[in-house]
Amino acid sequence: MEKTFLMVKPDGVQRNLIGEIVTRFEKKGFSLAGAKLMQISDELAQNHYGEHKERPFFGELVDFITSGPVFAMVWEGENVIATARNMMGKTNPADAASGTIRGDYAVQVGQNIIHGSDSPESAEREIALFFNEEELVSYEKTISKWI
Ligand code: ABT
Ligand code: MG
Repeated sequence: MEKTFLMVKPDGVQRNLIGEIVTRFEKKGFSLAGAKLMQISDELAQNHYGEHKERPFFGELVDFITSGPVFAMVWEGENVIATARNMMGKTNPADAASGTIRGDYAVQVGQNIIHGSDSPESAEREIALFFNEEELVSYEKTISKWI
């Protein structure tokens, strides 16, 4: 079953949106495979956002993602990588449709509430970066046949 890495960013944690965000993915029908509240180190932030190293906003991005605790999660389900990105909405909340997480709760591109892996390769890389094998649980849900 496909897995993705999702993370409530420091703005989402500060604004008490962890529960709301978890609820959306639960109600959709995906399964939580792992989760933890954590403080990201500078080293982990630079590694996670490595693809943006040369971009002008890289410094601010690292400062923001390390500015307070984040809620890191692994979610499992059919097409969960692309579907979660749709549920999050466009990167810039100004372009994100109403009904998406960023469309409903965020205003600025630099504080857009949630991160989600953008491809199977990113998902594999990011899950390994944030979680140990023993922190993840794979299990059968009896409700699965109804989804
Ligand atoms: P992430 O889930 O944070 O990776 O966002 P997403 O994949 O939707 O968008 P990308 B392109 O990966 O942006 C990464 C972070 O960089 C911020 N950003 C992006 C800016 O601040 N200015 C910009 O012009 C662009 C393109 C938004 C993303 N994170 N935050 N916070
Ligand atoms: Mg990204």
